Amino acid sequence: MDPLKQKFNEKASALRTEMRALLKEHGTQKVDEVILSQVFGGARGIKMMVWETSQLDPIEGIRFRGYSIPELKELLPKIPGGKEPLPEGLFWLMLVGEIPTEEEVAWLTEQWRHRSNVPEHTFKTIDSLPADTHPMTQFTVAIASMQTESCFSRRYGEGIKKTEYWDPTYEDAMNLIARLPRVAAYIYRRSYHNGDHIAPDFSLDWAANYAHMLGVSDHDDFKSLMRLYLTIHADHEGGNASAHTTHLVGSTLSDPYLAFGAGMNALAGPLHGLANQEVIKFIFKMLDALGTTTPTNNQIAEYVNSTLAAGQVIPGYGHAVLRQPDPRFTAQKEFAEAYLPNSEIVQVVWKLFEVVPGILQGLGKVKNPWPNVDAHSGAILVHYGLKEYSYYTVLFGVSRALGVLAAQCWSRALGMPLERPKSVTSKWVKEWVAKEVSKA
Ligand code: HAX
Repeated sequence: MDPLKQKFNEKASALRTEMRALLKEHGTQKVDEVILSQVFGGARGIKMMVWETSQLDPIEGIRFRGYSIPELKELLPKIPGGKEPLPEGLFWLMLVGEIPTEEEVAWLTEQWRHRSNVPEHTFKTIDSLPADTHPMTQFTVAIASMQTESCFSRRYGEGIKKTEYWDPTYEDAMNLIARLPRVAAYIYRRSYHNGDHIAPDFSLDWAANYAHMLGVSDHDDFKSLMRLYLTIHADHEGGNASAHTTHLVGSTLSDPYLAFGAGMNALAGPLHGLANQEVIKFIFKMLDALGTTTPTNNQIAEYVNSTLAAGQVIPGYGHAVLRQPDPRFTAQKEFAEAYLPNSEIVQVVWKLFEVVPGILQGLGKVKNPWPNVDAHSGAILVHYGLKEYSYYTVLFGVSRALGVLAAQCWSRALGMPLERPKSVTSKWVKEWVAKEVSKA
């Protein structure tokens, strides 16, 4: 058994025993109260799932296994002389709860290289789609096509014991993560560079190799950006739509390819991961309408107000849980301040940050007027030459695989059951309310 798998097995067996005992003793204890507006309001805040890899605080933002993003930037291994953390290190941390050593991360980089071979039929499947198919559609189709390789599906068919489900789930997670950069880069080159593909460079780490295969910039800073980007987008606890969808579909014992593919369909919505494309589209449209690349705060305010008056949202702002600027926005802002402080498009993002929160606050209904993860990424990508914004959510998806697939290993190891919450009809609600009123 490989060292990461061995470590995971030890941790998982211990936690499984602990949780069984805890549930036996405290299983009937109340965790939460649910109010009617939560039933109608997208189940906001209802505690109904266990997610080991990260937890979100409305004020502090995300913590991965207890570590904030600034702490991880400090503690996770980097390439020699590098400033940004390696996503391999975050995956290790999410899976087994320990900050890995440099040697452990080097081992994981090598594992993912070793497992990165993409089946030929996946490339053929992608090529069979019209060239202008949205990259997220190509991505989910490609993920589904790799399901032919699923160890979980094969072992389940052969008759595996429940207590062993985690093992082929781990294998699928590792193989799928290893293959995603090649698949994602293939989609990019096919869609925007006439299918002029770039072979992987196996001397590079996972994120840098992805940057290399995209072929938009030879600059080492772009590789650094990708290491940071693929680290900070990886996980945002279990309730967000892409994580929850992966969890829900996985709970039927669909294998990790099918479950993750479903999660990516959720990420492709404009209220979720597609917001990174929508933000830069919004910025380009605004600059076009204002006839300048260096708008003033007043001009921006006027444009934002007209967008709101037209009944549209301001992409990149607001969040279902966060009530402060997203630390993932701040991490990207700090990157831009260090690497590209004079970029005109980045300056526009910073001006929006000065203007938008006040306007949204003034509406009196927006619970979080602050920027989220998607408010900044596009401007930095444009600076490095990745201008095709329809592709941006694929980058997010490659990163999100780390969190949701580590979490899927835990769901299998802890024996999480089929997810099946209760729904009610509006007739039931009216009758229930009438009964409650008559009781009062
Ligand atoms: N612009 C304008 N109005 C906004 C707004 C924004 N950025 N954010 C929230 N609102 C509005 C809502 O549309 C809602 O209006 P109605 O009552 O008229 O329907 C009201 O404010 C209350 O919404 P909320 O409770 O503050 O926010 P929700 O939890 O319902 O929704 C969203 C959270 C992220 C979906 C929302 O803030 C939004 O639409 N933002 C813009 C899209 C975006 O950036 N999405 C990415 C989020 C991060 C992410 O998942 N990335 O992957």
